[in-house]
Parts: sequence; structure tokens; C-alpha cells
Amino acid sequence: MSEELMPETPEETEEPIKQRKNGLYPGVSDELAENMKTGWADTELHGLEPIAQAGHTAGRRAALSARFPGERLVIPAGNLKTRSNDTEYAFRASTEYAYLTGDQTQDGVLVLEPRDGGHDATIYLLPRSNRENGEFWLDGQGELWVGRRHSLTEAEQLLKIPAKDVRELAAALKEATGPVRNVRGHDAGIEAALTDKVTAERDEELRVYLSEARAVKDDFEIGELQKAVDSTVRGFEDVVKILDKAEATSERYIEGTFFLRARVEGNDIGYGSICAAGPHATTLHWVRNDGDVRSGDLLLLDAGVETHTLYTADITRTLPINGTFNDLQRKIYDAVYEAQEAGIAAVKPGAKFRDFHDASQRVLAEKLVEWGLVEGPVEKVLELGLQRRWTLHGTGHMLGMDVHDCAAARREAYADGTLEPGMCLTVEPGLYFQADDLTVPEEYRGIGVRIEDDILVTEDGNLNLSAGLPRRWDEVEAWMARVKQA
Ligand SMILES: [Mn+2]
Repeated sequence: MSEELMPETPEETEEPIKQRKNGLYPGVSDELAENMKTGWADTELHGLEPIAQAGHTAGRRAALSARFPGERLVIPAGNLKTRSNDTEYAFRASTEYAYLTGDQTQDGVLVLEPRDGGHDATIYLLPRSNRENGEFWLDGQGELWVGRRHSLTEAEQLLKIPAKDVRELAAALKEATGPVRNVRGHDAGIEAALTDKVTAERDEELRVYLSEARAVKDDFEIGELQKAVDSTVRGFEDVVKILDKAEATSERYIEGTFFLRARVEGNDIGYGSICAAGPHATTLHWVRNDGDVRSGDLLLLDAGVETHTLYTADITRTLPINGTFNDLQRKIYDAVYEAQEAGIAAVKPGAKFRDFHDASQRVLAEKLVEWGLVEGPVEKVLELGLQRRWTLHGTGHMLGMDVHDCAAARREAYADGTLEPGMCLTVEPGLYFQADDLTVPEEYRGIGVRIEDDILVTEDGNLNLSAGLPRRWDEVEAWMARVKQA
């Protein structure tokens, strides 16, 4: 925004909230309205330290600025979404906004305004509630209802970005001239204000850039990913401890137990936990989690804690519910383990992204041929993709603030791209024999196994961030016995 369009001091709204809301608050007397204006302490905070990411977000904004010189860039956090009537889903800021600001405030918008060959960044936020006009107690988003917000001055200190009142932004954007791009899908009000000024193609270029920019993680991000993984490891231990309670109830007990860890140590779960016992393990995204948990079956648990800074882990373990694999379960588990070992070994700088997938698929195809489930030779199976009836999905994806991170990246930058140090990805082969698959012997049916770890590409190979959870079958059994006793 230019200074002309966005005055430093936004105009006070002429109309008091009480009058606007008269129909809704008929019981508010002039005396009460007057009384509520005063008698409140000044709680402004001074000398705030910047958030830990502030040094990193400045560099990300500088890189973005260099990619789109001379253009106004608009990156919204997003708005609350209605769950039912007047209740809303928990708010989660857009990844693009959080990545560039470190902020997570609903309705916030980052604007990069072109100036002198670079950009000026401004963050637009809802300021503290006005007490003079009754907003703070009569408006649904007033601080009395939703809690104290940071003042714009406090936000500036925390984020190291100049802050202005977001209520002035849409009108200013409508009037503004010059090229502009917006990250779509988060803020309908901002999109409406820009509707005549943007094109889908140019907006998509901005989204693609921000997706690809996140592929290589800096030290702060790697630290956050490790935190997410460490909390997730503790969440898996929590689940092992309550497997008897889950047997007495349902998969929901597992879901709730992991969620407790996510909420206590982090922001949330990074995606819906897959708590799949018995044949549910063959449903790739089983999130209903309402099934029985039975001794003798396997539990496929695919879950991740999201940190307060919005980095998520994505880990899967397939565990024998009673603590011991039977022979067939172990045989299938071991094949997936071997495939994962081959996949992880293929993760290194300079390798193609596709290499670890191919390495894992080859091992799984070899096992399926060896077991007589599909006719060889292995080369023909791989060429025709016949193993995919049971391997079903790709062997991994980028991981970061989104569980499927960098999803808008161009093909040449991701699926057809090359691994670099600082990239973080999952390696997660699986074998799934559907309960109604008549092409496999009956004892295979209803068994699903996936093993998933979070792997960082390093200068000379890789680092398994989730090595805190055992993978080999005998180590899994020993770990479960140890955790249950603790
Ligand atoms: Mn995954």
C-alpha cells in the first residue's frame, strides 16, 4: 500500500457499536454503555523480544521480493470457518502467511508493497478492541469474548514487521493501481477486493513460488521438525501404554490419547490421525477411527504432532496389539521394513526424488513374486506396475508446515527433481491386502502394514529424524514391552 492509500491512523468508525447492534443488544442502557467505557487498566506490553523466526522470515520475504519485483503481493492468513451456526472450526493460519511472517492471527494479511526496486512489508492485523465505542464487549470478535490481542505496536516488536489495521486494507486494495498477486483460497474479502486486478495464472505463479521456496529447510525449521517428531514419538509411547483401554473401547481411545499429547506439547495434530486396527489398516486414510481393537491384530498408527510454529511430523508404525507379531504378520512386516531400508538408503543429495520410491517398490515386487502372489519376472511386474494392487501409494513426500509440503511445486522441482541437503521427506512403503481380495490366500486378507519415517537430506546422505521409534520387528516388540512396563 502507498502511504496515500493507507494512512497511519485509520479513521475511527463514526457509528458506535451500540447503535449498530441495537437490535441485538436491546438491554444496553446509555448508563451501562457509558460505564463500560472506563475503569480499565492500560495493559500495553513494552520491550517485547522478537519471536524466534523473525530473523528467518525477513530473509524469506527478501527472496519473495526478488522474485516478483515491482508487484504488490498479498498473502492472507485466512478467516474463521463456520462449523455450525455460530461455532467455528479451530483456526489454523495459512502456511504461506505463517512461513513469511511467523504470525498465526486470523484475518491477518501480509502485503509486500513495491518500492525502489524492492518491497516494503506491512502486516495488517485487527488491533486491540475499541472500548470507547463498545466494540470490546458488544462485538463477537471483541476481546472480552475472544481474549486479548496484541496491539499493533506489540505485533511490530514481535514480528519485526510494520503493522497496520486490517479493517482498512480491502478498501485500499480496491483503490490501488499497479500489478498485484494474491495467494488464493484463504480470505474471501481480500479476493473480492482484488477480483478485477488479478488473474488465476499470475496468482498461481505466486503460490508455486512459495511452495518451492519451502523445499529446503533452514536450521530453525529443521529444529522445529525434530521437535514435532520428538513429541510424536512420545505420543506413540502414550498409545502403546493404553492399548488395553483401546481394546475395551475402540480406535477412538487411541486417537484421543495421541491428540492429548499433540495439544499439550504442540499446536495440534498436523493431519487427521489414522488409528487403524485389524483390516482397517488396509484403508489408506482411515480416520473414522470407530472400529474395534483386537488382540492378535495389527494396529497401523499414522499420526503427527504439529508444533506451535506449525511444523508437523508424519510417522507410521504398525504394531502387534498384543505385543507379538504372528508368523505371517512378521513376514509381511519384514518385507515392508526391507523396502523401507532400501528406500532410506536411496535418500541422498544428488539422487532423483523418484529414486527412493523405485528402490522400495523393487523390494516389495520381489517379495510379492517370491510369495507367489504375482507372476514374475520382477522386471515385468515393475514395468506393468502389477505390484501396485498391494503397494497402492507413492513411497513418500516432502514434509514441513504442510504434511504434504510443497504440493504446488512444479513437477521438475519436485517429483522429477533432485534431492538437496535440507529437504525433509517421508519414506513410507506399505503392503495392503484388502479383506475382500480374492487373489491372495485367505490368511493374508485384512493385513495392512506401513512403516513411515521422517528423513532429512544431509550433505553426505540422510538423517532419520524419527529414529527414536524402533522399526525392526524384534526391536518393536522389545520397545512395546518396555513402554508397557514403564
Ligand atoms: Mn506420509
